[in-house]
Amino acid sequence: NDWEASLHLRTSHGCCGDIKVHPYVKEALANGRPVVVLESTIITHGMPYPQNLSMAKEVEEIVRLNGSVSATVGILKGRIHVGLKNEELEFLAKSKHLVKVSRRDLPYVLSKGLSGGTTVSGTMLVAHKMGIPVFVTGGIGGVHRGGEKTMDVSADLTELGRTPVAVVSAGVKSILDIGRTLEYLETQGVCVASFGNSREFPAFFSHQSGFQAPYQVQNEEEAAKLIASTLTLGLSSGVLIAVPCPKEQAASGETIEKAIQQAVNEAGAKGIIGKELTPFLLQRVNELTHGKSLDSSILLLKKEKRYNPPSHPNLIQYTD
Ligand code: PSU
Ligand code: MN
Repeated sequence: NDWEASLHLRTSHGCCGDIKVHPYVKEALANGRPVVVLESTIITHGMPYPQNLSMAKEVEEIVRLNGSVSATVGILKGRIHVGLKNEELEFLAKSKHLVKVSRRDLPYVLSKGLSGGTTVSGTMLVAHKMGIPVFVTGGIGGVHRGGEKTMDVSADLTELGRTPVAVVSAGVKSILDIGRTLEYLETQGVCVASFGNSREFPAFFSHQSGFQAPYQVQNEEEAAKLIASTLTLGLSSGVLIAVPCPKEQAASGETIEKAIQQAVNEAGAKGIIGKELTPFLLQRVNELTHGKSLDSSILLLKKEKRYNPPSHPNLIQYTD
């Protein structure tokens, strides 16, 4: 049918063979219903099992309760998947030694038939291939502390500069250099806006990062207009909408900050570099805070997505 033909068109120009699209996602795209893309590195490398699995399922449920179809992106046996079945989600959540898949990892992982979780950059790229403009996650990658020397700058930032997808997140964790991250986003031509009644760029666990976002959208309607204007202008760059964590969460910020400093020092002493650095920091901060950072992350992820339910929810019940 027309939809299959257009899907073929959308995917056949890529280098990646065919994309496996969950029937619910296919159906939603064919009927112009809202689809929200979710990443999977947060599942494979960002959180331990079993919290990663319950988080992934709950977040999908929240997206559905808000009237959209959720489409978690992941790589299974060398094939890109958009929308995961329960057993696929479980496989990603439980398996050890999966690949953390950014843009640069994709060709290798596909050609070798490997499995992995897609980062913000890997996920944006797939979302764009599918023609889905909205992607929600927790924290994006950025310029690492000391990045002015190491040049450890996440591919998420260059992806935002080259791929027209709107990423909604809780900002950037202070495991990173937030000031330089914002500078780099400016260089990349990424439109960054804080969401709500503050211009402050949020630092995931905290409302305050000490840096202002260049722009601010007050509500969903303004955010949607901003996304629409990016898309209609035909810019090849994306948008970053930064939603601050719930107020009651912000308290634990100081403890977490201490743990972050220690984790960053340990990573330096151990010589941890490249793609291993972010997962190391996340895991270590969680250990040092006795699980508090993980608990906060999960609460925040859920809250962010629950932010404002639509007035006419289009409730979609689905199971595999
Ligand atoms: N920050 C988090 N949790 C995460 C990540 C970042 O708080 O799970 C993941 C995301 O998938 C992000 C990736 O795209 O790490 C960035 O990795 P790197 O810094 O190596 O680019
Ligand atoms: Mn890096």
